[in-house]
Amino acid sequence: MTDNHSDTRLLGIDAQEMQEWIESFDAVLKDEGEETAGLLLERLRSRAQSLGVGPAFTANTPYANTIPPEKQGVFPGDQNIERRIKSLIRWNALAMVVRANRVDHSIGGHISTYASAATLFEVGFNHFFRGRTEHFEGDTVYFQGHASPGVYARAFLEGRLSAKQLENFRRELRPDGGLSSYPHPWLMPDFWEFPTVSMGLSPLMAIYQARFNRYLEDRGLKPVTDSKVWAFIGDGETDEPESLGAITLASREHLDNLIFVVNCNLQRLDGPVRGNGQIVQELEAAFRGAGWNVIKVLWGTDWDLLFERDSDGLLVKRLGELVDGEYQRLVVESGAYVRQLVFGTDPRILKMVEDVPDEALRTLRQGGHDPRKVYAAYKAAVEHKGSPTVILARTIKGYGLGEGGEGRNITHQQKKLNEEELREFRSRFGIPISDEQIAEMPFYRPPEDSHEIQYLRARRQQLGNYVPSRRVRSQPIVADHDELFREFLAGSEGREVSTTMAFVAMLRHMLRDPEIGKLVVPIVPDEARTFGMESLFRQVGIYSSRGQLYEPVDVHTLLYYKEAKDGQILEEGITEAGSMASFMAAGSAYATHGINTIPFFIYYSMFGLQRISDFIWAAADMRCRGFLLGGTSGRTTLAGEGLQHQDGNSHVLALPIPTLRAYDPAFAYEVAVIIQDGIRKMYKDGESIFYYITLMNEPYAMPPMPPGARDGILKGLYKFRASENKKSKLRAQLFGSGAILREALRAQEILEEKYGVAADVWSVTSYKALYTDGINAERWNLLHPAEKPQIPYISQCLGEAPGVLVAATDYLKALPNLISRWAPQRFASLGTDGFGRSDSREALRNFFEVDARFITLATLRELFRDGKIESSVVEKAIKDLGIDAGKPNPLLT
Ligand SMILES: Cc1ncc(C[n+]2csc(CCOP(=O)(O)OP(=O)(O)O)c2C)c(N)n1
Ligand SMILES: [Mg+2]
Repeated sequence: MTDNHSDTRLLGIDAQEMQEWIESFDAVLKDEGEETAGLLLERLRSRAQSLGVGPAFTANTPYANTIPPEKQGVFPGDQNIERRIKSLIRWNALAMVVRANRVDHSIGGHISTYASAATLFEVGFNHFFRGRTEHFEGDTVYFQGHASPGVYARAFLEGRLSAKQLENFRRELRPDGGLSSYPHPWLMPDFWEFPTVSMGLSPLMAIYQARFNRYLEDRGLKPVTDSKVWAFIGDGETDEPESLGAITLASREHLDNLIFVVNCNLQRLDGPVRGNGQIVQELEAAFRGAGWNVIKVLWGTDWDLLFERDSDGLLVKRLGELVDGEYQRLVVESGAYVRQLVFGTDPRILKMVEDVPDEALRTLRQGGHDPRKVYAAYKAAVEHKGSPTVILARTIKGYGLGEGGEGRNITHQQKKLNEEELREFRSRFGIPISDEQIAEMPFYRPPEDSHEIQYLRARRQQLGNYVPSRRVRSQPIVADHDELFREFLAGSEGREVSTTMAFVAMLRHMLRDPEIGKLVVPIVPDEARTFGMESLFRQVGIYSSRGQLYEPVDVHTLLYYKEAKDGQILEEGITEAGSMASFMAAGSAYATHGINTIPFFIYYSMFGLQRISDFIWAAADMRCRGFLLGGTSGRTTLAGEGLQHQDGNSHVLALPIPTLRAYDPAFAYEVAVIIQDGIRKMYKDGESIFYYITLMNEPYAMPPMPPGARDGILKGLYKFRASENKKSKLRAQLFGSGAILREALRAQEILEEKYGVAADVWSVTSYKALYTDGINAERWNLLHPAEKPQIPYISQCLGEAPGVLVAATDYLKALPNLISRWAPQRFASLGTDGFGRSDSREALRNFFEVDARFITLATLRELFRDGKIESSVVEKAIKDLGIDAGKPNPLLT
């Protein structure tokens, strides 16, 4: 401490006394070690607190590297050769993007993200990321999506991708193939494992992946290993609520198999992440507060010398004062500017750099660009026990792009460099490409027997395999499991049950099955009781990595809240996004772990596709398998809840997701047929599809399955009950689905009894399936004009079906309208467009105009249009049915 230290004066004790305090502490540290010194501080803190002296709360440490040089250890690699490899990757990554944009300037791509992340990735590739092998499951790595050119460029050096593929970066539709812009397992199923480019998804997915790995271990489904989950994310990306939304889960679960690496280049797309603050400190406080092990890698080795001179901590203090906007500015400024801004505020700090030339000050390296610092951090992270680790690594966005983009606000969008800039880049990184060649931007791969290639291969061999690499390793399941579903085909013999209750009974059966029982992963976001699933708590237990440390309040009841280390239910609490991330981990385990886990994620249907659709989209990209169950679905079926809960939307929102099969079953046997067939398709035949099935809470007697209905249930449509009246000239076809099917059945009776209309009732289990089938047939016909046209399934079904057609659904009218053009007759649609209300089912079905009376009315109106009845019959029907023709339009009220 120096004499005039301002804090000391403020404290009112003299410097001498302060010095003595510090020396005493130093002595304890030296003689007794770190643990005792830490305990001493803890004691002092608690003593102070008991005397009413609350130290100012801070979750921050100084703006310095967490790992001091003396604890850094030695770097085990050949730094020289690793630098050369990295430089070649940098070059090829740059060449990919620049070349792609020369061919087509609108093709896009990013060079500055990988430029900043190169060292963070390369240290991982050379020393940490273990590939998946026969004997070891390997590590799981989520790569920052926009850094994909670097991952491709490395795979090129590894001989896994060809120059042609690199050339076709972002031009996947070339005849000889190309590379997808970002990590997409759907597009590159042997390469990418996890879609990461929608910001914020991958941090959340990584947390739940790490937890799911533990779940598999605790349940004995995979051996206990030290496999790690790495997630590389951008500092700007941390603003997405999903990014930090589950970090307390990771610490609560002691996920020391999880490592976040936040690439803190201080910039996002438009400009600085925190121009007026410090993103590193903000993140440190958030993660430390959440119980993570935080490792800051801010400064490179060349700073160590300066910190050695900083015995009073003045320099570190000064570095903690600069805001990120200033740090960004320093990247583009001269050494003299650096000296002035950083060191010039205090003559004592200035003195520390008096012998350092301007040029050296200008090029002082950030920690994230220094392999030794990064290695030390990664090593500490993989060795750390008891909590997850986040590494906050300072880098420069666009590192190496010089004036073409380094640290500039425009750098994120930069995709072109002029020749001069290319030459500079080439020289800076020592790429063996001549001035004459530079304009062509050739990809460069050293010969197979070169040091670089040999080294790189040897490193990967040592680490098991190449990363990323996706391989399906699970064995198909064997049995058909008829016995699990048989009872549901027979109906409920008059007993009133809901499809939700039926599903839960099926789940209970499946959980008991010797083959698939252990593979079933029930996932609930605090809704198990809503769906009557509490019996499962006791049957299979709720997963808890700590077991149950308390005697539950309801321990004396049959269905008590049982938590267990080998519990099977993932009770995620109120997080649909987190539950979905668990679904994704379980739904992709057939590839990630070679285990066919079958997730059943059941939730309030309104909080699924409407709320977390981007995750569901990513699940499809990721080739996930499993079942999403939208409980309490339907706009008019969930009585009472009202506008926010009543879901008439999700089946429309399911339409765009190509691999999602969406079903709106009305009866237990339909649910049974769909689930049994889904298990066969996904886990026996290996189809990369998943299912969305809506379930209702309205109890009614479940009929037995009509003979021959199975095929139609799966295809989306079958005739449920034909009219027995074969003589009537007035004919109709009624489509009902989900809860509204029963309204169609009632309408069938009213039409028959009151109006002499013979109507057949069809169950539409999936408008999406009918729509997909229809557009597929149309497409085929378009391309094969001379051949016999394909006939959409719905057209085949209706064929000669006589009379008018009315379709009613508990979802938007858009659903039936989707398929109307393939029906041979005119189509009238009833649906629930508009905001829900709190009221009874009956009142709601009147309000939305989807009850039996409205189906009757719509049928009569169609018959009138066909000239089969007089308008007066329709008008009278409105009165007789008690319909208020002046009622408000539900869409607008
Ligand atoms: C959900 C979502 N919103 C916006 C984008 C567009 N976007 C792509 S990269 C980017 C900036 C990324 O900044 P940062 O996370 O700091 O990564 P860096 O490139 O700086 O490493 C943005 C806004 C996206 N990919 N996903
Ligand atoms: Mg950034």
